[in-house]
Amino acid sequence: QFRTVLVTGGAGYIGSHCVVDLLDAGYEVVAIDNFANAVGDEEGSPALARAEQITGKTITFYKADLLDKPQINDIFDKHSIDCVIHFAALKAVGESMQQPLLYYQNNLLGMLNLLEIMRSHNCYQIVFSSSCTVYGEPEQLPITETHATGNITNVYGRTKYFIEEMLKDLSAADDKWNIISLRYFNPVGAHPSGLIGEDPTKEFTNLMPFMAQVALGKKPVLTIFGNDYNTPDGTGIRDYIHVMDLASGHVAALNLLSTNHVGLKVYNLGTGRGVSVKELVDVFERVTETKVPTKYVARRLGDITAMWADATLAKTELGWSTTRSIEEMCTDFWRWQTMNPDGYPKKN
Ligand code: GDU
Repeated sequence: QFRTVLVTGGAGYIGSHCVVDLLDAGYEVVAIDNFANAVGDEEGSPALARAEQITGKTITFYKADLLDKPQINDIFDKHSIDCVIHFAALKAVGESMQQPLLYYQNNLLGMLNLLEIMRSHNCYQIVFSSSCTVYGEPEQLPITETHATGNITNVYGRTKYFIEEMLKDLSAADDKWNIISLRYFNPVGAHPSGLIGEDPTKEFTNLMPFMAQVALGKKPVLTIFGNDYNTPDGTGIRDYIHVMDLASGHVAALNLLSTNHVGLKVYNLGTGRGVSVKELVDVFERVTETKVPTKYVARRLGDITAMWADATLAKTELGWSTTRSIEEMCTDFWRWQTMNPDGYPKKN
């Protein structure tokens, strides 16, 4: 059984929610973050401080960058790390098209450094944050893990794909590695306490946080990208998954890695249900009792029509499935937003 888990990108949206679940499951957490897209500094992260508040446990935290190999090496020297969950990455699709080298350096080199340091410390267990974006435009729905990957239209997505290829080569070359790659569908929602949630420091473009800003009156209107898709209501379809369900998927993956040698395994983490933009807006308005003014505009470049998971494999092999509804995703996100309209407390 593992004890100590290193969480890279621990101060971020998914990382911080996963840390709560790891602490609740009894793991020791060492978290690192470079604050590329999260609030915090050398003294720590407000998200992680609140994760401690929620769980009554403590987290060891370092402000650290995976591109700084000596610094990461020191952390591995100091702690006996049993397993790594690797969230840390840049993730903005648009930015990745403008700054491909930044994305390749950060995401690919960061991963390379991490794997080398792990190997030199005899740590061969890792859970990797992948994305449904590796599938590109779906050839059939729902998407199973056997669907072809690699036909991707953006640089961010290609970094995820390249890393998965790298992990395949690594596990083929050295049997000691024990790797799970989790392909996330669309994470939304927040911890039900309202204490932690999504608060990126970069401009965000995802649907749920944007919609919440409109509902709060901070943005005038939600632009819906396209109502001429080949879907029942003409808007795009995604598989939205509650971030706490996503978090529990990581704990399930850790549990499997700690008791089995899997080599390399890949799992979809989704609900298996597709929801349109219009449906999501309707549910959000209903459960939050707010009005979200919308305006239809042209399709967003690179967006796909519809995508949802077949999550059977994760259920069979990880014993994991989602339990939270679209209503809970909206209610929990809204609780976080209304309790923290300006996100986490920021220092000036
Ligand atoms: N949408 C709008 N208006 C907005 C924002 C989004 O109509 O202001 C629509 C999109 O067109 C899409 C849906 O809402 O149909 C969801 O969009 P998101 O931006 O929230 O999510 P994506 O599915 O586009 O993004 C996901 C991941 C990214 C990346 C991307 C790959 O969140 O990290 O993997 O897929 O294309």
